[in-house]
Amino acid sequence: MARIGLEAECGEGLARAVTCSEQLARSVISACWRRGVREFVVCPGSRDSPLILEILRSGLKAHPFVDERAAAFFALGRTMDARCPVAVVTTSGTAVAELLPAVVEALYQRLPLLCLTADRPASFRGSGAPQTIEQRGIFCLYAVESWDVSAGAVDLSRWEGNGPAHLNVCLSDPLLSDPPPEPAPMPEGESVPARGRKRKHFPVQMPHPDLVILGGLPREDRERVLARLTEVRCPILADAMSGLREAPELQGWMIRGGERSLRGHPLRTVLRIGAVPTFRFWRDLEDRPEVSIWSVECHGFRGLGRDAFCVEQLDSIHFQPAAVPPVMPPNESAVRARLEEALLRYPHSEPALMGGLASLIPSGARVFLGNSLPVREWNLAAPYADRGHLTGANRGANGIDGNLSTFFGWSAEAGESWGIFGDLTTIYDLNAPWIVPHLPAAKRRIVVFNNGGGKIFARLPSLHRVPEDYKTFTESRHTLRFQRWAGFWGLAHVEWRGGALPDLPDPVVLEVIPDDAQTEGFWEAMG
Ligand SMILES: Cc1ncc(C[n+]2csc(CCOP(=O)(O)OP(=O)(O)O)c2C)c(N)n1
Repeated sequence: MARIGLEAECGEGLARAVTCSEQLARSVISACWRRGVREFVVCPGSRDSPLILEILRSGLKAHPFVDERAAAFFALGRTMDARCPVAVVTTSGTAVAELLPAVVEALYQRLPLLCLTADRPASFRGSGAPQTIEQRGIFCLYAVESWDVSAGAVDLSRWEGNGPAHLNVCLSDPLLSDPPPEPAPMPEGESVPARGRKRKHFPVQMPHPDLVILGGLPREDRERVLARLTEVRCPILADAMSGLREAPELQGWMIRGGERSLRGHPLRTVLRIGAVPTFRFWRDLEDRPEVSIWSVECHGFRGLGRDAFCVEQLDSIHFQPAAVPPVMPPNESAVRARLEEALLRYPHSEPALMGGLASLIPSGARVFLGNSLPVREWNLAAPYADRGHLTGANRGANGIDGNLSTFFGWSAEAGESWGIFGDLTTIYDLNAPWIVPHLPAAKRRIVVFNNGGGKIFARLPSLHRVPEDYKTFTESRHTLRFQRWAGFWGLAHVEWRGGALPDLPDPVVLEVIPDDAQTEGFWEAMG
């Protein structure tokens, strides 16, 4: 049979006749295994069939998906949860290009997403042959490592896992042997750690901060950051994804009125810890050159266009004694009172519904916060009492694409999970629920705040005063409802406009409909 490889022809041999593509697939999946990949999100096609069959033959965990864009975000969510590399497997052609948005997000979150893409043989490059595109290096600078392999041993150990990687595998015909090879599990526990560079940390002296802004923090860093913050004694503005927003030890210094409390408050030194913060206040520091900014970031991104002092480790910092002891912003208690009053007065406004929902979500549940208003409104309105929620979000590139898929990946193994999304964000990821029937049974709540468009644009000062008919356009206003979408995927659907939350079936789409006039009233009251 043509191009069926025995040991002599294809190099590394198997006991029986297999194709060169099957041998290469074995080598590739073994390399993934040795590099610590334990889960594969697979999008079937013809060209990637040797890879998929090898994954199944090896008894590895495989999540089936159809839409590669959603699959890649699901894999991203799995890396967030598992904290180890997860691969998304595609066939050749545009299937590969579908991975780009998740690869971009993985870079800015420094997550170990592996794109394992099947390609036609290198001789097809530039030919325009069916389902043949230029796959080698397609992710350019967004993949921190890339390989293009056609034969022989594969070694991924140089990949440190500090961002996405691309392994492009050229597979020739015939792809599969008949009969197919026997099952052959991977050797239990065998895994070679990445060859990471050892970094040295030098002690750094910094002026005592007047304000700490906390962005998202990896779970393993939270205890250390908490211990350090209890010593620093200065006001803190915290993203929910820091996991420290509700820490009882920090409440004396927590700015609970939101960023409005900081208006007009003079600052000399701001310390940011963790991922790029969600707050508008952080962005506005761009135009405040008098404020010196120190950034302790795990991701290696300054998070602003302007200069900042970047430090890799919080432990390297020695704080100089404060010449003037930091104080809470004088407006904080008034702004906080105004917030509490507005939440009570406008209980059907969007922020009040978000705050109400946050207080109803049971302790220990996972909460994924979609981009645009959900993450911001949770930051503003969720109670500061510690309810033990584990929060996540895609704040790397702030995209509204792939949020539902990431949520399903991140919470795949959780007993109870809530993903909270805007309506346009949901529309971007309508294929995400494909995976739900393939996940373990659990309480899964997909909450859609349906305010009829991209209402964040109504809050932007620059778009606030544009004529009404332009608003229809810029906010992508619509009158769509999500009941039939839920039904299509076999999900229950419940509408909620506030008040007592009905008993929820599982899995469910909870469509929240805020009252527009109350939302307007709320923001007017906040000033
Ligand atoms: C992929 C992508 N496209 C466009 C944007 C720009 N954008 C930011 S927020 C937003 C509107 C989001 O609307 P929705 O999900 O309904 O949330 P809401 O603003 O109402 O809270 C858009 C289009 C983006 N961030 N990401």
